[in-house]
Amino acid sequence: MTPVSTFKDKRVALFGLGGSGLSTARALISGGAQVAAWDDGAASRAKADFPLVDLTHADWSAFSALVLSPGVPFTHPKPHWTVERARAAGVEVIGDIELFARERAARAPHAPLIAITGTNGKSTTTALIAHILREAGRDVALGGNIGVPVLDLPPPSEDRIHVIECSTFQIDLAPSLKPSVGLLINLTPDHLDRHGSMEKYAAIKERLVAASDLALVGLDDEYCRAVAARVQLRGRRVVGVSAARSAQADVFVEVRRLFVKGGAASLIDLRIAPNLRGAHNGQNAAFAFAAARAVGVSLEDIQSGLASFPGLAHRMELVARIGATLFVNDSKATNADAAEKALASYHDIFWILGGKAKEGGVEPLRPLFPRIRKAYLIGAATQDFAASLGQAVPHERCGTLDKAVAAAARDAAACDANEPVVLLSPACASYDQFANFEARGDAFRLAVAQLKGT
Ligand code: UMA
Repeated sequence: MTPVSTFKDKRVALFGLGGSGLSTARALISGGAQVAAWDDGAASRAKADFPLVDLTHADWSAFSALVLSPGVPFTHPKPHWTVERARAAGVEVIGDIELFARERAARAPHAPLIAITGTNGKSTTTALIAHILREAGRDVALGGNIGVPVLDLPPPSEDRIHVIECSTFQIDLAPSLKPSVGLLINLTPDHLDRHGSMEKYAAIKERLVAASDLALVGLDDEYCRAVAARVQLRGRRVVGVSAARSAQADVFVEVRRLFVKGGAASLIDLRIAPNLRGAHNGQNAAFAFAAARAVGVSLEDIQSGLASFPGLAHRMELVARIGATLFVNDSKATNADAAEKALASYHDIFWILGGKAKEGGVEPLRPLFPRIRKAYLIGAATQDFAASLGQAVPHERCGTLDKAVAAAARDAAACDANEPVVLLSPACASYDQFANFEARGDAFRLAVAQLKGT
């Protein structure tokens, strides 16, 4: 834990008692603050192991700050009632990343801090950077939006590197965050209900790199290119990273090979990294390379970290090879956009899909249908998806995941492809048959393990 000392002996309102709120309350209390914590939900309030204060009846003028959980509306669709009360009383509204940033400034201002944001790939890039640094022998603290609340991590210090994934919600609540290395991977519309417009969403993400000592910015979309130009104009050091536009980039990937500007030969052949397939992972690998170089990791250590990266659970996770067939768990793909990444990364696919469908179904994936040898349908979306696949893709209605795995494995083993892939990439939410996408991915792993056993 990182005890928060910057609010010692002060009264702090804290709202939201999910994972990050509970962690923040404990860190504030441990640093000597008097915390008045609350949540709209009785179930969340029941999880607190410290006394609560009903903030609906509080005297807001007594608080030094309101610490808000990232999932609680700050500006859109409208500010949460706690934000309105805090503003009316002139109380600043901040989040756990801001508390961490102030603690770093107070305790160890030069402690290395790598902060990662972007619309897609930020968790993979964050985990990959942490993996490379750990494999290179560094003391690494990994957390933030990726799942471990930042104040649950050990405190910042000059011999420890914090690698923190930041969502837009978190950056919006962290005005003094100044990473030593900031990454903005890419920008496409997301969470616009919470930010009002694409421009506002992009502007919040820009803040992270604009305040970094070294900014690593993607050049593969228009929004990021504009951010890179602006940040450079303001005199910051910017490294442009690309998986598509090699001409302008300082670090880029072309046909699975990583280059740096001016280098005649490629530095790294990314085919050494079995868990970083696909163009989107080329972008993630290029960012991880640039971040690791920025904190002094050798080329050899980066290469070996890329090669040994196990991938993130449930995201294009290679769970087994049986004979020539690869079994890939991409249960996290709960919509067509996410499933597209996996489908674009393989050929000769035996595709398991279905569940609770999202708007648009699998229609947007039609251009990738030629890569699919056969599809295996599960769950509530079966009828709709069968209609979309139509004559274009042979398909079988399997009902359940274990039946689909057995059928797909059988057909893959019998086919003539060099490396057939049984891919669970459902393009659907899991709730019709599983508690969540993790449970669905675990069920896939288990079914594959049982196949292995036979
Ligand atoms: N709550 C209210 N009133 C509201 C809204 C929420 O009382 O109007 C309460 C809920 O009852 C609940 C709590 O707030 O008790 C939930 O807080 P939260 O949604 O901020 O969730 P945490 O559990 O604290 O998790 C947060 C991040 N969640 C969000 O940003 C939505 C986690 O990111 C993060 O891993 C965690 O902190 C640790 O840093 C998750 C996420 O979905 C993975 N992130 C989004 C994404 O990646 O797209 C941004």
